[in-house]
Amino acid sequence: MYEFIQDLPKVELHLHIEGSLEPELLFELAKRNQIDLPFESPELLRKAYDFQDLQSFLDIYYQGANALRTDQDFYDLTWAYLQRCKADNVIHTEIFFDPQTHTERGVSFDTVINGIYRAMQDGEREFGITSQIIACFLRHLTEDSAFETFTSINTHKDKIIGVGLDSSERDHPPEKFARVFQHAKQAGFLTVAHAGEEGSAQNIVDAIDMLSVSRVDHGVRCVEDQALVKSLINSQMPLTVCPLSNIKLRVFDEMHQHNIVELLRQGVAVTINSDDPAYFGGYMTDNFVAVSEAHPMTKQELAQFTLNAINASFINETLKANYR
Ligand code: ES4
Ligand code: ZN
Repeated sequence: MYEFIQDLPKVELHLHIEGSLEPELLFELAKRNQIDLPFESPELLRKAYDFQDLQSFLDIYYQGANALRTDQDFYDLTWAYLQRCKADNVIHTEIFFDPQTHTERGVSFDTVINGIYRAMQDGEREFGITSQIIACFLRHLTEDSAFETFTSINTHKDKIIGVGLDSSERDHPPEKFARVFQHAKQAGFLTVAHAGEEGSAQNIVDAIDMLSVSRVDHGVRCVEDQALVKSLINSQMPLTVCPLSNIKLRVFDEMHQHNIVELLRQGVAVTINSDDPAYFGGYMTDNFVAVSEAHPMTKQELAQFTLNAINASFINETLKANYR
């Protein structure tokens, strides 16, 4: 089955580019930018990746992002991720980035997006991997800060397909961002949001109703509301599920308790994604393998994850038909 998974074309719809920063590159960037790290080696840093919950991960993830300073740093980060995509037969990827994580510490929006975008163009030219960018608002920051960030997003409309919402879900429900999402929609951006990862099923309902999302990121806590599950099936609202992430952040204790395969069999439009692969122990193939080892599946079922991801992607309809 490993070979089938490895060869299966894959589409990634939930990947934080800052979360693809491997300890080795982090050390290289820290040296390049003369930043002191509180760890002796990449190996020791990797050993410290032991998380209790979402917040304990986010604290470390924002520290890691601090090593990213220049256009070239963001290029190298994105290029390294695209090389992993090639190795895993990922044919299309939609990349999240967190503008505020960088602008808040004095790195300009332009520096970040230009580095990421340049690598994506090279990825398409050299590997044939198509990609899109989604800019996420940090939900622990204010609505004003999101609006300010949206001004920058709007000046890079040619490179950004949509806006998203990530960071601490508890205490920061979707409604805080209803207005900025409405502005984004009106300006022609598609919308997605993290919901039902650590937060309630109600956050999923609210992301759909108040933020008009095209996809829900995570969404695994939908099972706490059976009426919601029914409506997700009826509407074929995609969920971008991240199995290894959910285990590392203790959303589920063990992979055999994960609900993704049950949701697939019920007809929910679930997809498999890597989230923050440098921190959670694996890229796309690793996520597929981990799910299939814990939940034996047919090849048809495994391929359905890719079909769901193609349908849920923001690729134009002509290209979509080609990928199917
Ligand atoms: C994230 Cl797993 C997860 N959840 C929420 N926000 C995030 N940012 C990066 N990874
Ligand atoms: Zn995420």
